[in-house]
This record gives sequence, C-alpha cells and structure tokens, in this order.
Amino acid sequence: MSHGKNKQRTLLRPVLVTLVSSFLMSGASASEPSQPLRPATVLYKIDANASANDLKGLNALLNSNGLVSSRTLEGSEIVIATFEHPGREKAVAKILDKSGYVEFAEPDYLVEPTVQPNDTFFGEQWHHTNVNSQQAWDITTGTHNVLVGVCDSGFDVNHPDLGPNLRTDLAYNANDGSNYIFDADGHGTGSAGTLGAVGNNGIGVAGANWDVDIIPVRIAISDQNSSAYISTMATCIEYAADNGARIVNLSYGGIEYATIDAAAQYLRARNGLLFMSAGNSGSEHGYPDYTSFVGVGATDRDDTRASFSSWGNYVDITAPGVDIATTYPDNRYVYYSGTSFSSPLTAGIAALMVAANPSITPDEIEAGLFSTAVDIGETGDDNLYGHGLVDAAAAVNYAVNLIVVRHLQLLSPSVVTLFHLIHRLILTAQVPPMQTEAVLLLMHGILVMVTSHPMPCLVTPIQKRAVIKSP
Ligand SMILES: [Ca+2]
Ligand SMILES: [Ca+2]
Ligand SMILES: [Ca+2]
Repeated sequence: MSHGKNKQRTLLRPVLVTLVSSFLMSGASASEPSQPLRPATVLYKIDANASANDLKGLNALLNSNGLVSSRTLEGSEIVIATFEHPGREKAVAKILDKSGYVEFAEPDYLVEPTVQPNDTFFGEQWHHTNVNSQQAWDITTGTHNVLVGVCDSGFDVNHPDLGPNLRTDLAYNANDGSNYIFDADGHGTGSAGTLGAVGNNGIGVAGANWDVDIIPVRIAISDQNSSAYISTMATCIEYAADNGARIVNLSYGGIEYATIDAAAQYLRARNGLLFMSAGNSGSEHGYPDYTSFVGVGATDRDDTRASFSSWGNYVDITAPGVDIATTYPDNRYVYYSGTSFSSPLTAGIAALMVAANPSITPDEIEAGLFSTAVDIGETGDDNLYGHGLVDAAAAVNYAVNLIVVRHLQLLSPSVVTLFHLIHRLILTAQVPPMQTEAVLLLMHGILVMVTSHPMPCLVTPIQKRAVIKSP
C-alpha cells in the first residue's frame, strides 16, 4: 500500500545551519535596496500643473539622459521610458524626481509575490515553487471557515506548527470509535502538515493552507501498525462528510476498491470532495477510474513522475511528492516522499479554492483543478500524469473567477477588475465568507441593480462546532 512505502528522513543539523546562514543573508539584503529592476527603464508621470515650458524642460532633461523611447499607459498617464545606459535607472529617476516636472519617477522594480512566509524551513519546501503556491497565497492563504477531513495514522495535536489548525473537538478514531488520535507513525502528522501546517508563524514549514480547520481522524488499526481497513477509511470519509468537510484527504492504498468509491459518492452528495494517493508501487495498474474522487500521483523537482509513483487510467492529476518538508511528531520536521504527500498538497489547494469561493461545488473544484493543471508528459490527459501538474495559483484564480462570472456577467471589464480587488481585500482581511457573499451581493445590487445572485450563498451554514466524542 502507498502508506507503507513512504520514505522519510529527518531534517538534519547541517540543514539547519545552512538555513540559518541563508536566512541572515536574506535579512541583510532586505535592508539594502538591491531589488532587481528592468534595465534602462524609468517610470514617471508628468505633473498635472506642468506648463508648456516645463514640458520643454522635461524633454531636454530626458534627452540629455539618453532617452531611447517612451510609451504612456493611457488611463493612468504613467510613462514607461527607456534610456541608453543600463545601470543608471535609480540616478535618472532621482534626477527626474527632483526636476519638479513630474509627480514621481522610479525604476521599474521587479517585485516578488507579496506573500512571502517567514517559516524557518520554507526554503526547503521546493514544492510550493513548482505549484505556484505563493501566487495563490496572494489571493488567499486559507481560512478556518473551511473544514477539511484528514484520514490517517494519527496526529500530534501538540505540534506547534500543526495543532492550531486541528479541530481536536472533532477528533475521531474511525477504527475503534473513540477520540484517541495519537500518531504512532508520523505519517498523519506529515500529511496533515503538507495540507495545513501553520504558515508565516516564524517556525517550521508552511502548509498549502496557512489557516484551515482540519478534522483529524485516525484510521490506523493500532499504535504498532498504521495500516487501515477500507471499512475504517469509509467510516472516516462518512464522518468527515457528516461533519461538513468540504475536502477530505486519504493518503493510503485502496484506491481500487468500490467501498472507497461508495464513501466518496456519499461525501460528494454532501458537497465534499475526496483526494486519494495513487500508490507507491512504481508500476502501472488497471484500477477503475472512479469519477467520485480525485486520484493523485507524484512528481519530482523536475516535474516528472516520481520513480515510485504508480500510474494508470485512474490517476487524475499529479503533484510534488519527493522530499516534501513537513511536520513530524514531537516538534520535529521531516522530508517525506510518496504519493501520500502529493494528495494532501492537492487537497490543500482544493481547500484554498473553497476559501477563495465558499460557494464552489465539488464538480467546479474538480473542473478547476483539471483544466488549470499544467499539461506534462504526453499531450492531454494521460495515464502517467492525469490532467497534469496541479497549479495552485491558476486553480484559486479559477475559483475566484467563478464568483465574478456569477455576479458580474453584465459588467464591464474595469468593474470586474475592481471587483477582483475588493474580493482580494476582503479575503486578506479574513472576513468570514458569509459576509464576503453579503458584500458581493451588495456591490452587485449597487452596480447593476440585478438580484439574480444565488441566495443560498447568504445562508451558507457556519461550520458545526460539534460534539466531543468520549473515549
Ligand atoms: Ca510554520
Ligand atoms: Ca478518478
Ligand atoms: Ca499530459
């Protein structure tokens, strides 16, 4: 089964040393403005009160600094000017700025995505680069309003980089019916961390979601044996569905069984979507391609199939699964390899889609993930990679655009852009989704006086704060 073959190695001391030194270096460069910029380019805007004489003076100044070309952005009247001598961008900008002819002048800086988490091992998490997590995090870093079920070997509820995202009040042991979820294996703490380790908290790693509500469900048969019966997996999926999970991750073998399909159908009928690891046999399988859930294969740093990643028609999508830095019991971190980590990464991206658009349906999540995945391997949907490599940024944008389509079909492109901006601000401010919907409706009403907004969005139930199971 995929679970048993996951390879792990702990983050060793030399790694820590390397990280500390590179961290200090980046800290130093942050105070020194050595930000990359477009060579020989300066941006400026002519002062609104500039006289004809001023314009003459400005032209003389530009020419004396080696102006090559300029073009103007019509709406904002920002001028993008290029000059003969690269390396003088800041100097030229300063000269223009002090001339009195312009409102401002500055180099054309190259800027990273705004969301750069400060987690110690973030630099080790290559997978976030390959799936464009940071661009997705510009839109949302997740929210505690999204419930995600994780069925696994158990969880270290005291891990400082995971505990805050675990709904221990919903903890459940699907094997014996208790609330005992101790992680004897580490696998569950690792898969849950891949999906939702606390991001930007200055320690450890960042999950696909920085904030999320994980329903922790243990399915292992004992502390000594982390294997699980498929009936226990089905029990977990059903428990998560009954508690309102929008996404469920199951990083175990068993993707071929009809019992999983039936449980996934139950979940899907309750607005949830299951993600499952494709397996680590490293060979092809003729398993059925169930349409009730998403089967996830593993890629490596080069975006090619990981050697252990099983394949067949049943693989729907792929995600990084080699040396995934994640949480490990007892306040430790680990590199795990296996489709067991590709699946929660993809499930986590799906949870980001829900955070960005709470009214998104399982069909829409699936369509969004599949249509925005980067096509790798043979052209189109193939047996090695399914629809391709998951793209967090494109998927989250897909989810946001569904809102825009629903609410703004009749509006002009500039209003749609405004809407994107407002929506992003609301998400950044962590306003609960109910209020987001309300504001969107209000905007809709003001702007177009149409009330075709799907009203059920307004009564999206707040997640249940349910019942603590007694042991
Ligand atoms: Ca962290
Ligand atoms: Ca499938
Ligand atoms: Ca392909």
